[in-house]
Amino acid sequence: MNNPVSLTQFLIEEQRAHGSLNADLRLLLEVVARACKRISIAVSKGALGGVLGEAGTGNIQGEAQKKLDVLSNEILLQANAWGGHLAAMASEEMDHPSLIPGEYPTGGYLLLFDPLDGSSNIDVNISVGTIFSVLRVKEGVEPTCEESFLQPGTQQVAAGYAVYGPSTLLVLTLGTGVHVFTLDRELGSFTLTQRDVRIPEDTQEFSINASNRRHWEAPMTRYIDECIAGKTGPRGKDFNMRWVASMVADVHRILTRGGVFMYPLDAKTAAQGGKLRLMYEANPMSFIIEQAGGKSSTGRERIMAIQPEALHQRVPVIMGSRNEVERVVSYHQDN
Ligand code: AHM
Ligand code: MG
Repeated sequence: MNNPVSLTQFLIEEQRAHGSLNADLRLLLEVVARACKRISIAVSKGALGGVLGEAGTGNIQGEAQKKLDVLSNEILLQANAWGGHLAAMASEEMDHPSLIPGEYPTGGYLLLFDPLDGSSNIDVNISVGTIFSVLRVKEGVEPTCEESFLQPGTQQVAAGYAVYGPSTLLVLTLGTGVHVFTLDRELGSFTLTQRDVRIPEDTQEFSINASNRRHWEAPMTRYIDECIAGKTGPRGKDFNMRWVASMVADVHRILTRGGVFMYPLDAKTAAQGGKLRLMYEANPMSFIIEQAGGKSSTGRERIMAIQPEALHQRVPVIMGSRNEVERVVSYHQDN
C-alpha cells in the first residue's frame, strides 16, 4: 500500500477537516482501538491461550458468560480507565455502569460496549467482534448514574465495531461517513483501507435466523416468504440468505455488499422487547448503517430516535439497504 494512512493520522486529519472530534475523543477512540487489538490477539490464540469455553458466570441478561466475554470486558475497562476522557462506562457484561477508579481524572464522555459480540461463535472459530458507542455526559445529570446513559442514538458522537475475522477490521463513524481500518499485524496498527463506505440501496440478500419463523409477526413472515418465492414470486428476483449469528459479521457483510439484517420482534422475545440490546448493539450499528446511506428501524420506528428507558433495554432490529428496510417498514404499516 502506497502511503498508508494510520488511524492516528486519520483522526488528526478528521479533527482538522471537520472539527468532529477533539483531543479527548481522539484519545478515547485510539484507546478503544488498542483494546480491540488486545482482544484480537486473545481471540486469535484460541485454545492455545486457554481462553475458550465457559467462564462459569452469568450476566444480567441471564446469559452464560464465556471466558472471552469476561476477558474482553476487562481489557476494555482497564484500557479506558486512566486517560481522563471518560466519566463512566457501561457494558453488556455488567449490571451497572462502571466508574473510573478514584486515582484517575474523569472526562466528558460515556462509553458503552458489547465487548465480545457473537460469543456463541467463539468456541467454533467463527468471526466475533466488539461494538461500541460514545455519548457525551448529559448536563444536569450525575454522569456516573444509569440515567446519564439513557440518551437516544441520535446523541452518539461516535460509534464503531471491530470484527475479528480472517483479518481484524475496525469500522468507525464520527457522524461524517463510515471508514474501515484493517489491523496490520506487523506494524501493530490500524490502517485506513476504505473511506466513505456506502451501502447499495437495493439488495438480493437477507440475514435472519429463520428457525424463529413460527414466532414472527405477519409483516416479517410476508417479507421473507416473498424473498424466498424468488423470480416467480411477487419480488420477481431470487434472493440469497446468510446468517453468521454474530451481528458484527452479518452487519459488516451488509455494509460491504448490501443486504438487510433482521432480528425482529417475535413471540419468543416479545416480553423483553426483542433480542438485541439498544444501547450497545442496535444504536451503534444503526449509526454506522445510516452514515453509510442505509436505514435502521424496529419496523415501527427509527431505532436511533428511541428514548431509552433502561441500560440493557432490547429492541427489534431491521437494518441495511435503504429500499429493503423501507419495504419491511411499509409491511408493518399495512398490518
Ligand atoms: P451476544 O452479544 O451475547 O453474542 O448476542 C448477540 C448475538 C448477535 O451477535 C447475533 O445477531 C444474535 O445474537 C444471534 O442470535 P441467535 O443465536 O438467536 O441466532
Ligand atoms: Mg452482542
